Amino acid sequence: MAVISRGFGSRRRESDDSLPPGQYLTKDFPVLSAGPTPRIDTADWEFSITNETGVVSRWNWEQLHALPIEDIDTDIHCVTRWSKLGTNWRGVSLDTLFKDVDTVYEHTMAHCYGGYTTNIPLADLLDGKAWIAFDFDGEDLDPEHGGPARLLVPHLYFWKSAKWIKGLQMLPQDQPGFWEQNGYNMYGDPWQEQRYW
Ligand SMILES: Nc1nc2c(c(=O)[nH]1)N[C@H]1C(S)=C(S)[C@@H](COP(=O)(O)O)O[C@H]1N2
Ligand SMILES: [Mo]
Repeated sequence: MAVISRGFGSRRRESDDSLPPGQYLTKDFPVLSAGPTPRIDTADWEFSITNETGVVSRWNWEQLHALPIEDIDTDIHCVTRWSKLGTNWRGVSLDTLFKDVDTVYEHTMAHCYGGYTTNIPLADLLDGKAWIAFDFDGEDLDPEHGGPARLLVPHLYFWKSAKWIKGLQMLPQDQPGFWEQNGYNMYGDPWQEQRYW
């Protein structure tokens, strides 16, 4: 018995370094969606950022792909306690998309095809922390996982990585999105275990 528990303990310690508290490792990629999967043709797809004066910056599929595309190797952590390490994505950095956006507001609401919303501070979208991702593991992002494109904000719990992203609205103060109105934390730092209210 002692040998078994020591072995288990050391395996646990190895993964504990890269796993936030209360998370377990999975090799699967579970699908978690609050509603049906919207099907958006890339010909109809559009992403926009709207500032406080109503000025809209817009990108269609071609325009998005004309921007610098980055490879992202990152861990992801779902509030339902699964984590995946070393996931590979391709996408456009929010730094690139915000370059010409004129705003003094510090909060954003992400809006999705299908109606889902989630709030994210602007600071958490900049400085290489967030992307509009359209490729997972070398393939087009599956509709179930948010394709054609989703927000990827891997340093926060995965409910902040809005699937089927349609736009970001600048806000003067923090407001709750879909899950945040239903008991999830306003910020959602996995390392602080900010799961619920
Ligand atoms: N539009 C939209 N985005 C969403 C969700 C959703 O229901 N709708 N679920 C969120 C939650 S709770 C999680 S854990 C992740 C799940 O992403 P996955 O299905 O690719 O694993 O997407 C997030 N983004
Ligand atoms: Mo989630």
